[in-house]
Amino acid sequence: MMNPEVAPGPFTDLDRFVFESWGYLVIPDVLTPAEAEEAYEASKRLHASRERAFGQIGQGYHTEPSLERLIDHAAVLPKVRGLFGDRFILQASWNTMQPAHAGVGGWHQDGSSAYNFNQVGYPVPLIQLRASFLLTDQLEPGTGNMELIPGSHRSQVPLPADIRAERGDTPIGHVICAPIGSVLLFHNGVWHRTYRHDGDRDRYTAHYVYSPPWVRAADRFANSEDFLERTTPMRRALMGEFERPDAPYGASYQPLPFG
Ligand SMILES: O=C(O)CCC(=O)C(=O)O
Repeated sequence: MMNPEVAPGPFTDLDRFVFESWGYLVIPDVLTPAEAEEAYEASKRLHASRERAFGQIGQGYHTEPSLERLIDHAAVLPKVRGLFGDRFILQASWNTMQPAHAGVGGWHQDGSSAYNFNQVGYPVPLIQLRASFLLTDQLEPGTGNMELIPGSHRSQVPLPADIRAERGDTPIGHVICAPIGSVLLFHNGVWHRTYRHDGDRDRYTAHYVYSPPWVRAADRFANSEDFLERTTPMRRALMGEFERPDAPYGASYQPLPFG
């Protein structure tokens, strides 16, 4: 199947059209294979002390510089800015491990168990924009890919319960095939799942979720003072630590320091 592939960097009118139509973009060549490999090794360290099973760990940016750098990557941030404007935060960072020879995950939309996004309105609003850095080659199906249903963020009906319960296939599932270092950027409303992984090497993916600044962070209850102190002004702002003078009518958030 074709990929909704766009160039790294500026968010063009065509990028917007592709994103609005399918609900996601694929950006190739964001990381060099060496950079992705460095982030892969960092991911391994993050997951080293837990059982070797599918799982996600937050806040990897605290201890791993190669993961911190991805927070505001120049190939990706302009796309996020194009969609959210000048005010947004890093709502969460999840580093996902899928063990070698694992099966498919469950179908879902990203959201919340409390007043889920699809209760807010139709079409499901863009509240969590996820940039997924592929730290392994996923050139063919069965390599720990992500599978997405194009345009499903606009569907008025949910994916049928029986398909979800049995983790079944659909005729319109798109298994994303892309090389190491690519980024998948997708809307919370797109139905998606982890696809099967037939390979021998565990798969790690570094996910960065961006939201409007009024959304509460999910991978932390509070920011680490040490991290805020030593990181860059842009990353500090993305942690939600930018100036927010008390002012009513939602006018209070300062733009991010784009320079
Ligand atoms: O397999 C993955 O890395 C991503 C899992 C997923 O779909 C999610 O975290 O929403």
